[in-house]
Amino acid sequence: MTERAYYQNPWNFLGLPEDIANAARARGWVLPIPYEATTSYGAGTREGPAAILAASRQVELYDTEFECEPAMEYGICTLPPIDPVHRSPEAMVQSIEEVVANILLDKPGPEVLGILGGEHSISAGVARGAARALKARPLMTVHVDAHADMRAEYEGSPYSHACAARRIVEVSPIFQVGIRNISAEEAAFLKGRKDVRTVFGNEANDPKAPYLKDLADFVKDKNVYLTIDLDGLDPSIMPAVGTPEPGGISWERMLEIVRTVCANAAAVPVFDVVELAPVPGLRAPDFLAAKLVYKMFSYIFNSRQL
Ligand SMILES: [Mn+2]
Repeated sequence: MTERAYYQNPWNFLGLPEDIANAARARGWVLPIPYEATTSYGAGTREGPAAILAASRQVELYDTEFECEPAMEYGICTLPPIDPVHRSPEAMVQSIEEVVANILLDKPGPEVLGILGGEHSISAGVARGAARALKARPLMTVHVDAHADMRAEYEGSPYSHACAARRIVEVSPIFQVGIRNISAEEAAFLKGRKDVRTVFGNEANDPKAPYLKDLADFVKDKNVYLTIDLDGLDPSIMPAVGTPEPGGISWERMLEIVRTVCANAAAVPVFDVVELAPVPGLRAPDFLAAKLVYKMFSYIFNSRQL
């Protein structure tokens, strides 16, 4: 067992009181990873975790969907951020793999680890760490994004943010939703693959959303890693991302996707929310990200009530 340092009130996620937010008591843990190195367009994701934590303190604990203050029941502990490794993107991915595997194997550890990014390249390390920690139990990945992130390598590195899903598919089948920007190389890679299902932007926004049934089947009774790149959302509600794309999914559709996963999976031991690049003076995107993270914890812990 590791004695873990953690953030205390009021600096933790949601500004929870000490008796709810300590590592021994909390069933959910938050891990900030303020890493940014391979961003190719708009910068700023290193500020993402701090902006989510700051905004989270304005999120009302009471949730109208559950008619209670869910976080006061399950508890959330906020770990200090892990130090970025700038030697190379590969070294950072390795470091994240170690940290994530160690946390998931820790006893007592969290039932759910929620990671705040940081750029999407961190997810390769999260997937590897989760796959290693859960090795006897297969892992399935659900991925919301505007971009397929299926490049073999990008700008000289196989560990770029543009390759995140390609690295994940090496350890886990993947179901992607909201994709609306891919390269010819990625389109060729995706053709005929049995371990990847890609729901493109127009289909993702279909009001009837028949793919949600397929998503439910994909995660049924499995351990799931949920990775959310915030640019999967429509940029009119989520402009604070490095690579915005028109035509993304709505807030309500995002919640539907998360609910579908949580109501059907055996467990969701790890998730991440990545690519928030805060825009000074624009608070709505930071608040959306914080509320989404809270909703994700609540859906996971209350899945039987969905
Ligand atoms: Mn993206």
